[in-house]
Amino acid sequence: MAALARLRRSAKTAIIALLSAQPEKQRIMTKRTGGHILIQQLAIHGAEMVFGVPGESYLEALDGFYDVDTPRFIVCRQEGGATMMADAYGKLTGRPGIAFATRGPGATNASAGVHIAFQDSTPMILLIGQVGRDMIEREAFQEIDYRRMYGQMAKWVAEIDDASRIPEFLSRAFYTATSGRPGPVVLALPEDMLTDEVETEDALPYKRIEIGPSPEDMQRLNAMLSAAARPIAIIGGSGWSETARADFEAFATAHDLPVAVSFRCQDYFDNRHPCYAGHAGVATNPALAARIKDSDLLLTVGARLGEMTTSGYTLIDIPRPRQKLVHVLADPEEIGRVYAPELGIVASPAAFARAARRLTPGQSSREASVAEAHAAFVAHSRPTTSPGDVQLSEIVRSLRERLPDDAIICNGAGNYAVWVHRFWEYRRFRTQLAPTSGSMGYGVPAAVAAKLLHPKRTVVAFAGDGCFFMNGQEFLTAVQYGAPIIVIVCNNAMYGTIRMHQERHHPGRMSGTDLVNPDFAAHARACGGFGATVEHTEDFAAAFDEAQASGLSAIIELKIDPEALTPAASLSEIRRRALEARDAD
Ligand SMILES: Cc1ncc(C[n+]2csc(CCOP(=O)(O)OP(=O)(O)O)c2C)c(N)n1
Ligand SMILES: [Mg+2]
Repeated sequence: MAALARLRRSAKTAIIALLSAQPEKQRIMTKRTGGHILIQQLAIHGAEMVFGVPGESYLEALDGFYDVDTPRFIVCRQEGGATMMADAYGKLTGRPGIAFATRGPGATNASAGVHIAFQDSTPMILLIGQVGRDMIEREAFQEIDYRRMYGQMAKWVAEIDDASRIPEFLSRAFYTATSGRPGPVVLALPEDMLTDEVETEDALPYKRIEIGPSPEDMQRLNAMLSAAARPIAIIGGSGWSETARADFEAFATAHDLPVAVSFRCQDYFDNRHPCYAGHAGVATNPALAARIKDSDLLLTVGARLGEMTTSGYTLIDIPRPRQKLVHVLADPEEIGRVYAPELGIVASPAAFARAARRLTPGQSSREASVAEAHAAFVAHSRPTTSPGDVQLSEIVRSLRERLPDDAIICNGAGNYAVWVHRFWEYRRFRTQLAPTSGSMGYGVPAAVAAKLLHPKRTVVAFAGDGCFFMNGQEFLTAVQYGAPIIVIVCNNAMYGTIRMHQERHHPGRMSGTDLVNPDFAAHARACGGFGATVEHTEDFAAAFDEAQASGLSAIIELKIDPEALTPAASLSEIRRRALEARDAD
C-alpha cells in the first residue's frame, strides 16, 4: 500500500513539474479543488517544506499534500514554532518560508513567527484557514479578520475568495515576500473556497528581482570613500548570499574598509577576515561603538540601523548624522525614514556588492586603522571569567574550535545569548539563526528547520531556561523527523535579562523573574532524545561528544550560577552599582 501511495505521489509530482514547464498553450486543464491547486502552486514556486499545525479549516489543502513528494508538510506542535521554522527556512534559503495554521487560535499562535519575519525582513508566506464565505462577518467559530489582525506585521494580507484565482494570489505572494525589503505575506483561505472545484491555469515559478545601483551612485560613493579618513561599513538586513558576501569582502579588502555587522547578522562577514570590526548589537564592544560614532563616512548596506544596532539610537544622530551616511537599501521608502543620508542608494545587497567589487580603489592609508579595528574585535572576544563552576565563555570558545565552519548556531533571546554572540566565531554565511526582533523561543524551532534542510550539518541551539520553554515543544518535532539537533540550555533559574534590568532599576527587589525548572536531561529522555547535565566546565566536552555519538536529538543542561548574569558584571556587582548610583543622587 505504502509503495503504491509513493508511486502515485511521484507520478503526480512529475505531472506538476511537467505542467509548470509546459508552454502556456499546451497546458491540460482539469478540474481541481482549491486545496489541491494551492499545494500545486507551492510546488511550482519551489517550496520544499510547509511547517504547520493541522486544522479542520483546511482539510482539503492538507489532502493536497497526500499526492506530492514536495512540498512536505512538517507537523509541528504549536503554530509559533511552525512560523519560526518558516522564518529560519527563509533566512537560510532566501526563499519564502511557508507556514500553515488554522483559524483564530492557530492564527494567533502563528503571529509570534510572523512578527519575527517582519522585523528581520525574512520572506515568509503564512497560509491560514478561514471560515466559509457563507458565514463571514458573523464572528463565526474562530473567525478573525486577518487583514486587520496582521495589518501591521505583514507586507500584504489577503483573502482568496475564488479558487480559480489561487495561482494569481500565490504568485503575487512569492513576489511580494521576496521583493524590496522582504517580509511576511498572509493569505486567508475560506474553507468552502478550498473545496470548490475549478479549472484554472498554473502560474510560472516566481523569480527574485534584484535592484542594481546606478553607475553614478557608485562613482559618487567611490569618491566619498577615497576622501574619507575614518570610514566604516555596517552590513546586515536581508537579501545577502554567499556570493554577495564574497563580493563585499573583496571590496572591503581593496578599499581598506573596516566592516561591522548589524544586530545578529554576524555571519555576513567572515569573523576571521582582517577587515572584520565586530558586532553592533546588544552589549557592543565600546571600541566599536566609539569607532562608529567617530567615523567620517558610514556605509550601511542592507541594515536599517535599528535600535539594537545603534545602541538605542545613540551612535548616529537623528535625523542629521554627523558622519557622511551612505545608506544602501532595497526599499526606497526605508531610506531617510530615520536618518537623512548624504547619499541614498536603492539597491539589493547582492547587486550592490557586485558593483562595489568592481570599483577601482583610490589611494588610502587606512591599513593601520583596519588592523586596529580587527584587533579590538579579537580582544573583545577573549573569554572572560564569571562566577560559578560552569564558564559559558570557555564552553562557547571550546565548541567553536571543535565544530566545522558550516555548523549552524541558533538562539532566541536572553542574556545567555550575549555569551554566544561575543565568543562564537561566525565563519560561513548563514551559520547564525537568531531573531533580530529579540523574540524568545526561536532557537529550538530554528534548529529543527536547519537540520531538516541540512541533515549533514551540525546544528546547535542555545537557549536559556526561560527561552527553552517557549517553543521547546518543537524538540519533539526534531525527534519525530529524526533530525538530531543539540540544544544547550543555560539554566540560571530565572528570566536573567529582566532580572538584570530589575537590579539596575530596582536593586534588590526581585519580582516576577525567578523560575523553577525540571530536570532538562530527564525531559530530553522522556521525549525520546539524549540528555546530560553539566555542572563543571570540564565535563562539557564529554557530554557534547556523547550527545553527538547518540545520533539522537539532545539537550545538554548547563547549571549556570545565577551570579553569572553578564560576561562583564555579576548580579551582585550590577546591584551594588545601582545602589551606589542611587546614593550618589
Ligand atoms: C516572547 C518574549 N517574551 C518576553 C521577552 C522579554 N525577555 C527578554 S529576555 C527574557 C528572559 C530570558 O530568560 P532566559 O531564557 O532564561 O535567559 P537568561 O536571560 O536567563 O540568560 C525575557 C522575559 C522576550 N524578549 N520575548
Ligand atoms: Mg535564565
